[in-house]
Amino acid sequence: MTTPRGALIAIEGLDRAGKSTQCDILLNRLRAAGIPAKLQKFPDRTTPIGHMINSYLTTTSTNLDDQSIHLLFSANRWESRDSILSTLQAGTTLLLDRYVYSGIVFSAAKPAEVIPDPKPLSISWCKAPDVGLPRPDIIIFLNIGQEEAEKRAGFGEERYEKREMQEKVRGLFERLRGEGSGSSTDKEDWWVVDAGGSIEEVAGEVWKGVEEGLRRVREGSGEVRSI
Ligand code: Z5A
Ligand code: MG
Repeated sequence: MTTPRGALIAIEGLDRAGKSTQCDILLNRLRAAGIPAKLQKFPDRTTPIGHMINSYLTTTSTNLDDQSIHLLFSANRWESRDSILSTLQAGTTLLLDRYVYSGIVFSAAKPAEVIPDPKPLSISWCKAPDVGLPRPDIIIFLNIGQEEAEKRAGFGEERYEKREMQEKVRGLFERLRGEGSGSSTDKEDWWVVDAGGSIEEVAGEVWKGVEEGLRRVREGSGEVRSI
């Protein structure tokens, strides 16, 4: 008998929504339930490409044009593609702390700074480099108001953590999920959770999304779809 594949579960959301906190809780909960599980964070700052991204995010002296940094974020996911697929095929469920959806909305939200024609990057341009990557069975989206996010520790330390940028990110995530003027991803992929409650309350709601993701894999064809 072959091992059933693991589920691919992306945790997405606005800054300080509690993605990393919830990923840690989930990892423990899955393992305690006897479900083999691993966690992969994007950007993965440990690789050579990840070092460049980290330097861009944390210092103002590293300047890259918007297209180049976008492609680096995508390349940082492509370098994990094989390990994502082999993890799933080995029967291990994989949690992704941010994934292509952050990649799309953060780049599309940016005011163009360097290119001579100051147009924001389009969503379709931003989506293109990630086409072909493994598609999550479910995307759990942690939704939080801007004021609540700003109260949480660490907000404002990195390049994109500015109110104006965050508001644009919020609108673009809504558009991506199909709540605004037309979706550019499948609506059923998204599981939206109110992330404004206590850590325990949010964890309870996130777990329901995980159960849905696991159900989809159990009842699916076994294939990992592509983006
Ligand atoms: N980015 C991009 O541009 N392109 C891409 O392709 C990708 C990312 C993948 C860094 O990401 C930046 O990269 C990010 C998007 C961009 N830019 N911004 N802005 P990152 O994932 O490395 O960012 P981070 O430093 O991990 O922050 P975060 O993800 O925004 O935070 P979080 O993981 O959602 O929150 P947390 O660390 O779990 O919690 C934050 C604090 O709140 C902490 O003190 C917790 O204890 C507290 N917390 C958590 N939950 C709660 C609740 N429920 N109540 C009260 N307090 C809570
Ligand atoms: Mg985080």
